[in-house]
Amino acid sequence: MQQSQMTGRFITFEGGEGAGKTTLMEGLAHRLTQEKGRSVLKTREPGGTELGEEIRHLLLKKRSLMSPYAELCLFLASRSEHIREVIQPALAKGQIILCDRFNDSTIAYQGNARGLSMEKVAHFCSFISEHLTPHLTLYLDIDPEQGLQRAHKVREQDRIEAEGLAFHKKIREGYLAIAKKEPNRFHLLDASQPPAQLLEAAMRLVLRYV
Ligand code: T5A
Repeated sequence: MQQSQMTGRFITFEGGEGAGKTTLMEGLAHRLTQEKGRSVLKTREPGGTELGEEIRHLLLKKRSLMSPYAELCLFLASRSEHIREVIQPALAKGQIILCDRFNDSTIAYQGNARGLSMEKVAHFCSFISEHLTPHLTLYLDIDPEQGLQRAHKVREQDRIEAEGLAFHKKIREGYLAIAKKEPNRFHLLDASQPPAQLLEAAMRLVLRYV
C-alpha cells in the first residue's frame, strides 16, 4: 500500500542528546489519547523490533568498535525491519505513530557528524525506507552542552554520546541544515523551554496534522 493510501499519521522526533524527545513524546501520547481519543503508537530507533533492539545494543554499547560505514548499515538495518514490521502496519490501521528518531538522525549523525556526506546518507535512507516520509518532524533544538548535561544526569553515557563536543556540534549543524531545506515538514522547537511550554507548542503543531 502506498503511503498516501494509509490513513495513519507518522510523526518523528529529532534532536541531539538529552534534548527531551522521550519526555515530549510521553506528554503528546497522553494528550492525544486522553483528550482526542486517538490510537497512538510510541516507538523508537534504533529499535522497535526484536532484531532492532539487538542492533541497538550493538550500536550503543561502549566496547563496540565499528567503522562509520558499518555503523550506518546497522542503523539502516534496524530501520528497515522497523518500517516493515511496525510503522507500515500501524499507518495502515490509522494509528498515530510517534517515533523517537528516524532518517534525519542518520543524516545528521552519520552524514554530517561522522562525515559520510549528508547527501549520500539521505539517498541511502530514502532507498531503505522506500521513500516513506514523516508527515511531521519535531526537531528539539538545544545547545549540545546543555543537552549532554541533561542526559548525564539520568543515565550512563553510551558509545555515541561519549563522542566529543565537536561531534555533537556537528549533529546540531546537520539538523539545522535539514531545517533550512525542508521547512514544511521539519519544525524547530526551542528545547530549552520548560517541558509544559514545549508540550503546548508541540501539541499546537501536531493538531494541524492529525
Ligand atoms: N543515532 C540514532 C544515530 O547516530 N543514527 C541514527 O540513525 C539513529 C536512529 C540513540 C543514539 O543513536 C544515535 C543517536 C543517539 O546517540 P538514545 O538512547 O535513544 O540513543 O538517545 P537519545 O535519543 O538522545 O535519548 P536521550 O534520552 O538522551 O534524549 P531524549 O529522549 O531527547 O531526552 P529525555 O526526554 O530522556 O530527557 C533527558 C533529561 O532531560 C530532562 C528529562 O527529565 C531527563 O532528565 N528534560 C528536560 N529538562 C528541562 N527542560 C526540558 N524541556 C526537558 N525535557 C526533558
